[in-house]
Amino acid sequence: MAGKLSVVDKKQLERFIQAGPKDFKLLFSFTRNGADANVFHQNCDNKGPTVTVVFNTQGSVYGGYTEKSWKSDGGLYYRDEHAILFRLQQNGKSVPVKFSVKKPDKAIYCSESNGPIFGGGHDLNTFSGTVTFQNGQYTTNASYNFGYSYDMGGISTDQLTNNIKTVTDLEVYSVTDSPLVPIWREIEGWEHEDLQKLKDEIDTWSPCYGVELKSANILLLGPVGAGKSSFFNTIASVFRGHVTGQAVCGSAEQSITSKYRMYSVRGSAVTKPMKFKLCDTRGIEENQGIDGTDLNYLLEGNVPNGYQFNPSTPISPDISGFNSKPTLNDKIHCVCFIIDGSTATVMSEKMLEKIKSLQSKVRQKGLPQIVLVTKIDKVCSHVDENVSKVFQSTAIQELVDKVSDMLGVPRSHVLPMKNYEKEINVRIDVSLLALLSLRQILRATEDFMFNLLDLMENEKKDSESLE
Ligand SMILES: Nc1nc2c(ncn2[C@@H]2O[C@H](COP(=O)(O)OP(=O)(O)O)[C@@H](O)[C@H]2O)c(=O)[nH]1
Ligand SMILES: [Mg+2]
Repeated sequence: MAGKLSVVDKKQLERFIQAGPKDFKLLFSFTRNGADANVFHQNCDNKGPTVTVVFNTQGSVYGGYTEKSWKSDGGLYYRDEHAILFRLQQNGKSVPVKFSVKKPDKAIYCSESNGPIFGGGHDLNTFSGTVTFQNGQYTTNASYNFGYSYDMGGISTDQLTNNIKTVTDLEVYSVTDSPLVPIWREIEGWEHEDLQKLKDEIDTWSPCYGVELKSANILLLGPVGAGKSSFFNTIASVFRGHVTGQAVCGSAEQSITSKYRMYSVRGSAVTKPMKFKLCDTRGIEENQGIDGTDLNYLLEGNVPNGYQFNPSTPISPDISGFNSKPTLNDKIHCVCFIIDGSTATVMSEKMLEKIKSLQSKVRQKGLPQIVLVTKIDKVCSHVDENVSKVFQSTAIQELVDKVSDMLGVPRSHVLPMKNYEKEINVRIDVSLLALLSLRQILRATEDFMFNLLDLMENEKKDSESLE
């Protein structure tokens, strides 16, 4: 069991702890092990640095970090200059704050009959003995005396704990340095000339000889905010040599893509577009957005470039510009699902079902599918610092495995991705990973074209044998 702490909150804790990338391993939780101080000590004593996280029934999440081991003492304080208290969420909203220790001599208190206790005044006493569980919540006998050993910077007990002692869970994780592992996916290299080679390969790519296609149409599909528009922008930026924002993207209401756009990519204003198009859509939403019928029209090439999505009217042959006689050149030749890697593991059942139903539509049509897992910079700090570490990161490897399982797509078709978002200038590592993904997409498109060629040949043979 992975625990309730989100990827984003783990990254936040890493920043608070301030000693490089960390791995978090769940040692103990109320819901998994039972809400009992003895069980806490059995699971957490002598484990080195740990973080204790309280999830209260009003959606506030807070706790403490210590680099000292917990012990089953009769009641002893331990010195820890690096101990901190922190808040991650307040009433369900992310409001991270760190509270440094001001009296490090009494940073933590170890007692066999208590759970984790931080501070000499027992600033945060999480629980003692056995805690009762009723109606889906634990009523702890916690006590608070914030500000005694830790500097609360003006934040009140109420702002941190809502002045309640009922929790949905309490988790303790061990915190260890996150090592880079041997490369788990081989690529050519991360040098300037590797990037140049990839650029040339993609720039000169064209659909297979014999299929009579001007360009490959690649449909970008995924939940709102997953990074579809950003993916197009990233690819365009790589070739333009600076970060561009041609496709509007972002998290504000008005930046959500509402038009169907078939984007071409050009090296510059005077060069010809490359022989593929990235087709950006409105996002998949649990209760609205792209559905099976919309997808069918998109895949078949009925929907005109520039079509304005209307949440209350689904796509139908009545929309203006509806192409009722699409040719192979209008159709979609590969579908690229785009999933936010920082939230993929906590995706709602409903969203997952919706994506799966769209996937099966794509499969029925015999179209190849690739999954891009974006925002990997939020999942692993090694990658945040340097994207070329992506294939040495266990966090990313696990994420790719997880998404591959969730969506039933082979791992070779699940590609970790970091879009340009905060950068102003292009970087070799970000550009290179983006082009590696694009190359895989183009290769998947070729698979589809080869199948098409086979079909065409068989049809030709059939008609010849009829003659
Ligand atoms: N950190 C990070 N942010 C990203 C990444 N990709 C997209 N974003 C951000 O996520 C938000 C939504 O992206 P957008 O492309 O508009 O998503 P869309 O709704 O799928 O088109 C924007 O604020 C982007 O800057 C990424 O790889 N890393
Ligand atoms: Mg968009």
